[in-house]
Amino acid sequence: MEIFIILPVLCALTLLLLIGGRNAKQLNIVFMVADDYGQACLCIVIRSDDIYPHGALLPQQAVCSPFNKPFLPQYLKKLGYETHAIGKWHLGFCKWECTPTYRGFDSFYGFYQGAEQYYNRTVAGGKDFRDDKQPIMPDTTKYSTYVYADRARKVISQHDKSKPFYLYFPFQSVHEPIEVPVSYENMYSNIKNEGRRKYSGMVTAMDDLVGNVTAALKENGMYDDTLFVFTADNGGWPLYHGNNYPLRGGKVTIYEGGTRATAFISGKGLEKTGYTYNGMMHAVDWMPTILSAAGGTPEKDIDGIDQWESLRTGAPSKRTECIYNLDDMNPPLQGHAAIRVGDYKLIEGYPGLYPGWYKPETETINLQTKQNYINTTNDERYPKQGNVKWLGRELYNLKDDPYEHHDLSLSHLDIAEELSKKMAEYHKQMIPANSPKGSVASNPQNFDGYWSPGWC
Ligand SMILES: [Ca+2]
Repeated sequence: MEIFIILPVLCALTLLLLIGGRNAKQLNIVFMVADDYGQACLCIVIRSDDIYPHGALLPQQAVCSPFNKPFLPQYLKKLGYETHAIGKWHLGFCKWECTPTYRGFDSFYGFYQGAEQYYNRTVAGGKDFRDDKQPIMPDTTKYSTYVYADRARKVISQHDKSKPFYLYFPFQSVHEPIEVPVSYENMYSNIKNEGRRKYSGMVTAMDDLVGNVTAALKENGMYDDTLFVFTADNGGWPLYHGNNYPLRGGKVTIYEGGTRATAFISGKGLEKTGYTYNGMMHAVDWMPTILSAAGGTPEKDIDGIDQWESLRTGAPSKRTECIYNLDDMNPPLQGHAAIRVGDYKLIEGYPGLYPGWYKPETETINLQTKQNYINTTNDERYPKQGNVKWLGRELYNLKDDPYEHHDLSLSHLDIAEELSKKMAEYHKQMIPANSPKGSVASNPQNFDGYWSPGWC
């Protein structure tokens, strides 16, 4: 697969930039985001009127991504783009105004929730699949990556070539449930652990999906004018066979294993190519960066920083600090805050479950029994449950110690204090999370078995 190259990223981005070239016409842009892919979904929105809930948005919650800021495709449409989304939405769906085709996408094909079954396309007691607004159920004997590949081929082949093309492709892969066709699993017969073997197959199925997109772009004469971005929303989840080693921790921790994602950029518009970019970048930077690549001018009063010029030319990052998360919720899953300034990272609160280092070859979870990882790996300093807020503090130098082995919070007390003060300033700007209790009105049985808008 020519464009599938993996390197760590998110706060402290490492990017590989390939094949470049200048262009006069507007770029086509394919923005691919893998889910729970090896190296956290700690998405935060500050200075917003209606903040995203703690952790993951649940299907029964009457809330969606805030309306006070336009979405990227809304800006892109003003620049003449055709805009398509394929895959996972997970930005809320309780009313139509929350859903993709009301938020800047000309088309949508996928599911509204954060995860679902790869064949029967159900989650939490409801079916979940849409073609634009229409509830549908693709062939349930067909693995989802094949279904998404068919859709990608369709939107690419039907695209009006006189217009620039934007495809937002938030993959279902490789989030649990751990399901993959046996042909993919068999590619990894050397891996003894069943879950890890299947997860590895899922990664390869995702890789093939990327290959299908690039092949379709080539067949339709669009490839040479396309900029590709591949990244992940968070690290792998050890409980479901994701692995982030040698980084510490995984999804639901604030350590780098949960928060340092994977990325590359390839294609049209890049001036300097074939190198690894080590500048700092946060997930929120992608919106203004992609908008800038498309020829737009990002608004100034947003958290994201336009990094296009830096990535395009290899210039230093415009970002010198970033917030990983600010969350007042109690343990065990959340209740932590972290900030990076330069090479230093300060963690305050409970860092999250699975706080250790897990080598893939020692991975022992059995898919059937789901032997509990937490019991064997959790650090005794952290409470396993209950509402006791852990008031710990850790400081790491990520340049010298990227794997977070050496806590410097006592030996470098002055730096810890400085970062703590800075984080407190961010905390003052934070608007409390809007995380309502679930509503019975959301019940899919009210909507012919499908998770559907129309209840908030
Ligand atoms: Ca995720």
